[in-house]
Parts: sequence; structure tokens; C-alpha cells
Amino acid sequence: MQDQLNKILEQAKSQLETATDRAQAEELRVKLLGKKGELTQILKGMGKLSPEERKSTGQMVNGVKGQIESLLENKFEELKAKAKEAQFKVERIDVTEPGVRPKLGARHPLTVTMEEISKVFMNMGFSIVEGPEVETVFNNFDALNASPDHPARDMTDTFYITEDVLLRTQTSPVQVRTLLKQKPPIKVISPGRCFRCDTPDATHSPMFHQIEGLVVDEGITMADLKGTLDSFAKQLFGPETKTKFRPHHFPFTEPSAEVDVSCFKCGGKGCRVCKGSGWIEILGCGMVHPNVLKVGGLDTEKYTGFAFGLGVERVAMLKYGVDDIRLFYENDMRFIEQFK
Ligand code: 2NL
Repeated sequence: MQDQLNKILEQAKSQLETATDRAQAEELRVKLLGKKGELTQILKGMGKLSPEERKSTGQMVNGVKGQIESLLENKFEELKAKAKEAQFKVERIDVTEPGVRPKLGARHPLTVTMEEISKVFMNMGFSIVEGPEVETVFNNFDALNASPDHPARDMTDTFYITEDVLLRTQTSPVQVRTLLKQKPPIKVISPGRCFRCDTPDATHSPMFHQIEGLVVDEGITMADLKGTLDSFAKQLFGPETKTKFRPHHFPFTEPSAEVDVSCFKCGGKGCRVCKGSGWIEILGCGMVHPNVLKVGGLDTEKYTGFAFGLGVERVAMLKYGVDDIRLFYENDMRFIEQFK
């Protein structure tokens, strides 16, 4: 019996020596100590022995079993240490290696355009006001003198959230809020995101940006409107820029106008940018309709005002020669990187 046990022990030793990873060692553990292992078989067969034999055999078998257990334990420790060392080798950091330069970001062309426009107006004494993108139908339409059957109110043109709540279609509701809480003189611009139910194409997007302006005080005239916007156009497109005010219609202003600037590319001779006309339309404006001033509780005999609105995307497309509005929202680095 002792011989047989010694043989098992020797065999275990040499087999364990050849194990090079934990899976192999685990396989050996099952083979040596598991239910089908030789030692277990011997222990199982002891029922046939006499009590004295059982005692001595039991001691011998358990002695060997203990030795094998500690051999296995050592082997597992050894393999664990080896695995750790190998991992350290792979994960070692060479602190002398030069670092990877982080890619430098660029401001989005719409942000740049919006800041550039805002700066021109801030230098003329305008303050910046902001408001929520989710608005009331009152602030977005009713307060702006839009008739109950005005086409812009249509479900197919406006994103309604409930019957009385919508995604603002212009930033005018911010100006309405200003009229409701601030006494004249008022001189503000409101840059921000707007939403309309449009199918995207080269010139339309259901989300776009607008900057609107509102000036209200005693004695504000159309001359203030024209002087302010002419000065703005010269600062944005160059001192040679001329402006042209064409009659137009908006529900919230009377009289209303659209403003064209002389083409900054060809100077007015006619080219691809101005489609041969020499002029480019950049904004809408007008004298604030008395019905809108009344929303702010103002005496329309005493106070007058002018307002304007321009599309940021349209200005950015003209300035940078971008021919598809969708490029602004794709966040393709190849596009954005060109504006560094
Ligand atoms: C356009 C035209 C415009 C306004 C916006 C406005 C706001 C108030 C009162 C009166 Cl609170 N008017 N805003 C006025 C004229 C034109 O936008 O074509 N925008 C892209």
C-alpha cells in the first residue's frame, strides 16, 4: 500500500511539473483528488478492511492526499505569480515615449457666425436675451398679431406639443417675454434654435438658428431701423456694402421690409453667389405693429419700435460658400475642420 501511495505521489509531482497554466493545473487537481481519482478509489475501498488496517491505511492515504493538496496549492501560487508577471510585461508603460497629441477641436461655423453677428449688435448697445425652445402658442403666434387662420399656425408647419404648447418657430417669443417684463428703452437681440415641420433639403432643416432684434423707445423711426441695419451689414460684409430695403409683409410689423446687401463676392456686378442679380437677401424687418406693442401694455402713441430677424444658417452659407444646410448638422470632422 505504501508503495502504491508513493508511486501516486511521485506521479503527481512529475505531472504537476509539466503544468504550465491554471487550466492544466485544475485538470490535474480533478484527476488526482476528484471522485474518480486513485486516492478516492482507495478510500472508498477501505470498508472491506479490518478496523486496524482501516486506521493505518486511512492515515497513509490522508497523508499523501495532504501532500498533493499542498503541492497543488504551491503550483497555483506559482502560476498566479507567473501570469501577473506576464501581464506586467504587456502593460508596461514606456514613460520616455512621446505622447499622442490630442486632436485640436474647432468651433462650429454656426457658433462662429452667431457670435460674430451678436458682437456687431452688442457694440451698438444691444443686450442678449434668451428664452425656452418650448413655448406657448400665445407667445409664438397670438402676441405677434398672427391671425387665427395664419398658415404658419398649421399643424403641418409647426411642431405642436399640446394645443397650447409648441416648439418655437422663431425667436420672437423671447422678445415678447421681454416686452412683458421690461419697460422701454428696450434694445435686445435673441439668438437661438427654432423649429419648423420642413422636409430637409439643401436649404431647409426642421431645426435652424435665428437672431432677432427688437428696439422700443419714444421716437424710434424707420430711419433708426435703416441706419442700424445698414451699419450692421457694413460691419459684417465689409465697409463697401450697400443695402436695399424692399417692401414686404409680416403680421408683426407695419410697414415691413426685406433687406438685400450688395454682393460681397462680385460687388454688385453679378456672379454665382448672387445668382447674377448683384444683390443678396439677408433679413426681414419692420416697425413693430401697434398690436404687438399693446401686448406689453405700452401706449402706442408714445412708444414705437423696430424689429428684425435673420437666419444664421443662411448667413453662414453665404459667408463660407456652403451649398447644403445639412452639412452643418452632420458633425463630419472633414467639414468642421475646414473652419479652424
Ligand atoms: C425673417 C423675418 C422678422 C421680426 C422678425 C419681431 C418681433 C417682435 C415684434 C415684431 Cl416681438 N417683430 N420680429 C420682425 C420682422 C421680421 O423676421 O425673415 N426672419 C428670418
